[in-house]
Amino acid sequence: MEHFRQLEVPLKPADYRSDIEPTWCPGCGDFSVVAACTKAFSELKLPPENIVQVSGIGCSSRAPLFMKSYSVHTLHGRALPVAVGIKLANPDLTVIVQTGDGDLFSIGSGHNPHAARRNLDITVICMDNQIYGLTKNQVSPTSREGLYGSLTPYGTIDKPLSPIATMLSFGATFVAQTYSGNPKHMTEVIKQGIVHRGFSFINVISPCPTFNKIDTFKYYKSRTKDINKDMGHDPSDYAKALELAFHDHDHYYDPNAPVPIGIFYKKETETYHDRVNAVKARYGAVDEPTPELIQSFVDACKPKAI
Ligand SMILES: Cc1ncc(C[n+]2csc(CCOP(=O)(O)OP(=O)(O)O)c2C)c(N)n1
Ligand code: SF4
Ligand SMILES: [Mg+2]
Repeated sequence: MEHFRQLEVPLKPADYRSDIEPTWCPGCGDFSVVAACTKAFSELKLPPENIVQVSGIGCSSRAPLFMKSYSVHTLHGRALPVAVGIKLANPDLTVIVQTGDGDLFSIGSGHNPHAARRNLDITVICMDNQIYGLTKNQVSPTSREGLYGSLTPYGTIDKPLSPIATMLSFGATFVAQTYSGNPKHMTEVIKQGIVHRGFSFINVISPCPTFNKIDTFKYYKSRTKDINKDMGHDPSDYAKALELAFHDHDHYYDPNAPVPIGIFYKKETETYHDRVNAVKARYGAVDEPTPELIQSFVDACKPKAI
């Protein structure tokens, strides 16, 4: 039995599309993410009413609008805490965060370590175009050194961070990278991320043809290398996963270096809810707070006249 609800009669991928047409530029990598997600939902037989997709702000964060599920379009960088709250309130829901490299690793980065180390059973999909697309071309934490943007006319002098190494070090129990130009690989990785019981992080290399003229589909086409199939990487090997992750941006500096895609790390271990249940079992079930109890807390916090 899966840890998520499943339909008896599967729906087609198209049944998970909303009637809102994507507003993305022609050729944007994010189209593939919607296609892969709807295919993954269909193959996993997820009931649309049991999925909640949470996003921040960015071109990528518009993805949930184009799919049929519950969704919350939150503030810039705040998808994770909202997703965590939803999962805590109703662990029965399949909670998916749709975000971007700026949303997750710039303004929202403070939430990442805590969401990952708690191992809540949610899936985070980051559309990494190595640029801020929505605000028209500013560099992001994953931009290559020297990339020109509207606010960096001499090229950025910052070093890029590795989304994979970052999330591995924070304790995410499923960490993968895939690519918009390989929809089959992406669908499989998204399926595995959802099936994984625990915090899943998936970085999707998703080119922005409008503003990032360097990291394009043409650039990635010959460079991606499957670490599991082509390099024999075993996802249970955490040390090797970290080593691979530290080299995932080598191609920024060495034109012959490959771009690794695949499952870097996967570990089945207790989730946040498993630990909550263990505490309940040890100390006895705690009564759910009544509306009267909650009101008494609210009253206690009201300012009092001196
Ligand atoms: C508090 C706040 N600061 C800044 C912005 C402006 N803003 C909107 S999206 C964005 C960057 C988005 O980049 P990314 O997450 O990479 O998404 P992309 O558009 O590239 O998919 C910024 C800085 C905002 N909306 N809210
Ligand atoms: S600006 Fe870039 S990321 Fe945004 S929709 Fe256009 S191609 Fe996609
Ligand atoms: Mg971006």
